[in-house]
Amino acid sequence: MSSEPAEDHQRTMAFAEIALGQIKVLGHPATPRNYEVWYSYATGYHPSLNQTINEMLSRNGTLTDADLELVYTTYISATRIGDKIDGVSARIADELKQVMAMLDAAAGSANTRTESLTAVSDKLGNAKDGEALRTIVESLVETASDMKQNNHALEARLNASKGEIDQLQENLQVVRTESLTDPLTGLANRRHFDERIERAAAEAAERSEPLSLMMIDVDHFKSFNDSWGHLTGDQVLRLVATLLKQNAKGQDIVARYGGEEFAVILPNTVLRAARTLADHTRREVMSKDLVKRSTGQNLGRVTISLGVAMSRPDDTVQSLIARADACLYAAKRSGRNRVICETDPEFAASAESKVA
Ligand code: GH3
Ligand code: MG
Ligand code: MG
Repeated sequence: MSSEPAEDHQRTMAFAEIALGQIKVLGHPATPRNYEVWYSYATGYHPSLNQTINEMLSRNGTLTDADLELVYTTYISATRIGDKIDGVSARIADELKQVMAMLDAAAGSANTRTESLTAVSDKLGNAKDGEALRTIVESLVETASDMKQNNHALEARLNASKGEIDQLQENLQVVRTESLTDPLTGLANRRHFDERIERAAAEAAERSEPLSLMMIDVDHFKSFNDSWGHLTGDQVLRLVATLLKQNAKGQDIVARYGGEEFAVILPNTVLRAARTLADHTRREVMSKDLVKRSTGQNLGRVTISLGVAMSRPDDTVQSLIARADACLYAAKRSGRNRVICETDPEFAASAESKVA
């Protein structure tokens, strides 16, 4: 018995060593996320995680940051949120079971009381003298106070239960919000984006309103990370997120689409207005002097490229995204730090060169 914790400890240390070894060999940043991915890999607890990683390794010899992010969100954070939801749901079910049992018990004792009241009223009919009547009334008073006490207890228990269930529902809401939010930037995550664009497209069709989509990618971000470090890169992603958010209006949805890519859904917005917004955001990003907080060192500037498309009657959500993405690709090809719309000649040219 006493050797078990020691064995556990040894195993944990062995997994940790493998995880850190992988991080070192592949030259990944030693972030908690990467450690968790490689630790899970070492344990082999998620066979599909291992399979995915092995496929990525055999294809490219390493995992890119986007690969790591994908593995993490698919196999680790998603499972964790699922576990949390299961936990809260189980507690709600448990609470409800207890309330039902209590109501059953209360109904049972009410039946017993009805029976005893019927017996009392029978006795009442036969009561011959004051003494007999007094006994009957006393027993009635007793029953009534009994009922009152029981009701009080029941009420208190139901109130406590209501409080508990309210709290659990709040927890559930927090978990739900968490499951839709990108932890780094606080923006809608990819899952939330997928949900919202479907809804926005359906609403636009229903109301015959325009719908535009903007896709954004940070330029030369890999070399920024390489020069200044991943954590400083993260700060830049936060900055871009903040600027996108500041420029968005009430019903617009700003999302982190993937690694250093963002998307903005623009309901009731025509292409020209979407382009103006995109260009304004682009200028804002390039105008910021980046300064490393810890050292005060000037890191220069970053730029973003943007692609903008507007929904057509025959579009699916996928074809709209593909067009905005192709515009973004055209913006990259024509020099970066620019906005390309689907009506621009650069977009047509890039579409042609892709087909060719
Ligand atoms: P391009 O101008 O063509 O977009 O070049 P790029 O270097 O930005 O594009 P590439 O796709 O080659 O590299 C994307 C980089 O974004 C690599 C990856 O490490 C980085 N990245 C992705 N997600 C994150 C993140 O969450 N944090 C940080 N710091 N970097 C990230
Ligand atoms: Mg990219
Ligand atoms: Mg990029």
